Order: sequence, then C-alpha cells, then structure tokens
Amino acid sequence: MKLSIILGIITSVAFPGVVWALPPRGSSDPLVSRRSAQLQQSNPNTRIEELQPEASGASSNATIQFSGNWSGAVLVAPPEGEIFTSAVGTFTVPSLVPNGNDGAAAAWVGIDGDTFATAILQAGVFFSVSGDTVQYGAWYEWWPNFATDIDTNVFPISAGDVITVNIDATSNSEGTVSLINQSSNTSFAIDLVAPTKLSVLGGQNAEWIVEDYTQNGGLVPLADWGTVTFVNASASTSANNKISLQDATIFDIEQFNDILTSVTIGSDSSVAISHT
Ligand SMILES: *[C@@H]1O[C@H](CO)[C@@H](O)[C@H](O)[C@H]1NC(C)=O
Ligand SMILES: *[C@@H]1O[C@H](CO)[C@@H](O)[C@H](O)[C@H]1NC(C)=O
Ligand SMILES: *[C@@H]1O[C@H](CO)[C@@H](O)[C@H](O)[C@H]1NC(C)=O
Ligand SMILES: *[C@@H]1O[C@H](CO)[C@@H](O)[C@H](O)[C@H]1NC(C)=O
Ligand SMILES: CC(=O)N[C@H]1CO[C@H](CO)[C@@H](O)[C@@H]1O
Repeated sequence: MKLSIILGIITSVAFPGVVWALPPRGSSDPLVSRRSAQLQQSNPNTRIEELQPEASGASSNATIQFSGNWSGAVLVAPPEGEIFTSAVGTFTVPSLVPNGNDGAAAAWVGIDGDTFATAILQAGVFFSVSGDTVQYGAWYEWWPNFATDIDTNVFPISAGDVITVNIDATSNSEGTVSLINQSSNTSFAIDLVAPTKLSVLGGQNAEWIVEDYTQNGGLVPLADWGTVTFVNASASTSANNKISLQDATIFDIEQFNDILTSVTIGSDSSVAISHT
C-alpha cells in the first residue's frame, strides 16, 4: 500500500498511530492517540556529527556516534565487493509501564538507512504508552513508504514475546520480511517491493535499532522502554559471509543536548539498547 504523500527526505514515521501535538500540561488530550488512525514512519538515521565518546560509557571498542532518532548498532559498510542481503535478530518485547509520561518507540531490524539514506527495508515492533494504555504492534516498512501495521488479530504482540525479525533482500528492489513469535512458534511474512525507482536498496548498512519514529511528520515523544536486547543478531552478504556485530557502530539518541540512551555491544551477536 503506497500512501501518496510526498515526503521530504526526512519526515514521517512508519508506525500507525501516534500524532504528537503536545497538548498543554494538564490537558486530558491523549499524547498518543490511536496508532491505527495515524501515519507512522521509521526514518533514515539523522546523524549528529560531533563525537562525544566520553559521554557514552563505551564498553567496547565500538565506534560511538549520536543520532536524533536511532539508538542501536549499525554495520556501516559491507566487506569490499559485497553487499548486505539479509539481517536477523531476536528480542523480547519490553514491558512498558504507564508512568504519566506518554510516548512511543520502535524496535526493528533493517537494511540501509544510515550512510545509504535513500531506502530502508525494515520490520519490527512498536510500543506506546498513552495514559493508562500500553499498545504493542508489529509493522514493516520500505522507506520512504509509511509503516504498515500488521493486524493484531493476525499477529498479536504482548510484552514478553520473543520475536525474531528476518530481513531478506532478494534483489535491490524486492525483499521479504518476516517476524517469528518464538513464544508460540507463529510467524508473519510478506514480500515487499521498492516503493519507487529512487528507493532501491544499496545493501550498504545493516542495523538493530530502537527508534524515535515520526507520526504525522513529527517525532513521537520517546517512551521509556527500559532495555531491548537484540540477540542472535547478524547480517549476511551477497558472498554468503555472515557478519557479526563486532565492528558495528553504536548510535545513542541525543536530543536537545541530552543523551537519552545507552547502547552496549554484549557479544558479537548481541546489542543491548537502554533508555536512560
Ligand atoms: C580494544 O582494542 C584494544 C587494542 O586493539 C584491545 O587490546 C582491547 O582488548 C579492546 N577492548 C575491547 C573491549 O574490545
Ligand atoms: C506469541 O506467543 C505468545 C504465547 O503463546 C502469545 O501470548 C502472543 O500473543 C503471541 N504473539 C504473537 C505475535 O503471535
Ligand atoms: C515451528 O513451526 C515450523 C513451521 O510451522 C515448524 O516446522 C517447526 O517444527 C516448529 N517448531 C517448533 C519448535 O514447534
Ligand atoms: C539463539 O540461537 C541459539 C542457537 O541457534 C538458540 O539455541 C537460542 O534459542 C537463540 N536464542 C533466542 C532468544 O532465540
Ligand atoms: C527522519 C526524522 O524524523 N528525523 C528527525 C530525527 O530527530 C531529529 C531531532 O532529534 C529531528 O530533527 C529529525 O527531523
């Protein structure tokens, strides 16, 4: 489904359902409205170029950078002469608690969208808190399309579900994304095509991310998701090489000079992404 909305290079987000016009404090308007009524989009990485490694609590030799939107691990280039053709990772859906601070975020696995900024093939799970309501849902997106939410009657998501996301590019303009619920051994898969000629994949980046996504063109307030840890994470290339997270670049979300996340590469196949 292509929504015919002309996007600037960087605008909306992939997740159905949260418009974030911030009401005045004390207003009873929900900060996070029903996702299904909104246009959500996961976007390319907005890198913040200055490096502040001392602020990051680096626990490995991974390079740390800051982003307005992305926290997590990015393989920023495939081996010479190869391209990334798949990325996989497994995470447990975090349990969000209504705490008076409405917000949302999305955990996903994808190909491209960092240094290669004209396409992203991705899928994952969003989580949002609005008042007393916590919502979870799975989605997929080939940027610059908006996110498509997967019907929760078909693939319901709950806190504690162990979800494996597989992203497979079968060509630069075709791919398959799948989500597997390890808790019940059920799955959802769909074939996608590049939404435009300009959004073919480059296979230059592979990533495991928790994102501050956009809704109706504005960033959602970031929810406190605690920690999302991707495990069994790796990418594969056109030469059938399996690439670990060993040399991934770490991104932390920085907004208004505040560093909002803490990211740690725990092993060559895992990355823990915490809201701080
Ligand atoms: C970082 O790199 C140095 C030098 O290559 C190495 O001795 C050290 O073990 C590395 N540390 C980690 C945490 O990987
Ligand atoms: C995953 O499995 C658990 C346990 O059976 C179930 O509660 C949950 O709704 C399932 N989620 C999906 C997305 O199928
Ligand atoms: C999970 O489902 C797949 C496909 O339906 C099946 O082949 C596999 O045996 C199942 N695994 C378990 C542990 O039930
Ligand atoms: C990670 O992979 C190992 C080996 O295939 C498997 O035993 C384990 O269950 C996986 N972990 C998760 C959380 O899927
Ligand atoms: C694509 C997108 O939404 N980019 C946003 C990332 O975050 C910064 C602020 O931290 C916004 O200014 C960008 O618009």
